[in-house]
Amino acid sequence: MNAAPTRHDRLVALSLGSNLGPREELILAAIGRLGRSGVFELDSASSLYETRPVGISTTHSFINAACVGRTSAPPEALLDLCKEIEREFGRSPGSASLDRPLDVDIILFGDLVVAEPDLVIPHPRMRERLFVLVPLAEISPDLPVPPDGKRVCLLKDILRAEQGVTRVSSRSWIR
Ligand code: PH2
Ligand code: MG
Ligand code: MG
Repeated sequence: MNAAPTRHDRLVALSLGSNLGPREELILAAIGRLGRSGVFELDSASSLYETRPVGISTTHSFINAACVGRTSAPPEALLDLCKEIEREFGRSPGSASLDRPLDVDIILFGDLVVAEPDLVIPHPRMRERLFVLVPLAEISPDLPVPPDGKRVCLLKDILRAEQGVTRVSSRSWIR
């Protein structure tokens, strides 16, 4: 007989962003809401980061954060949950490129690769976005990213280097 499946068995990374309203409160409340959903079991959440808008034309800066947890639901069900929470927090559906009180994006879903019209995992722009990689590297630096398995902290360092910021010494010299 098969062993009973573990309740939450896929490691999931989410990115959260807000550039409208009480941004910090919204992000913290959304992380709490995700953790109580019964669909996503929260393991850890990053600090909050103030970030400049990337790729959208707005003067409203963002608060971004990342969280990591587990789910046994399929990715489509997790996407539905993210969209439902965005709506609960005041986001109008279909406003992808507008200022928003809350955006919750699936970044990683275990080692799964998904390429559906409405769902692409890993998130297709995660490697270009420090506002995703910096918070995620704070809580899960060693998480491998499909399809090449590069770790989150390496992707962050690669992007930093592309943007002219390269670490040349670790903190180990501090005694
Ligand atoms: N989200 C976007 C586009 N640009 N820029 C920042 N700084 N933070 C975001 O969350 C963000 C963005 C699309 O969802
Ligand atoms: Mg987004
Ligand atoms: Mg989104």
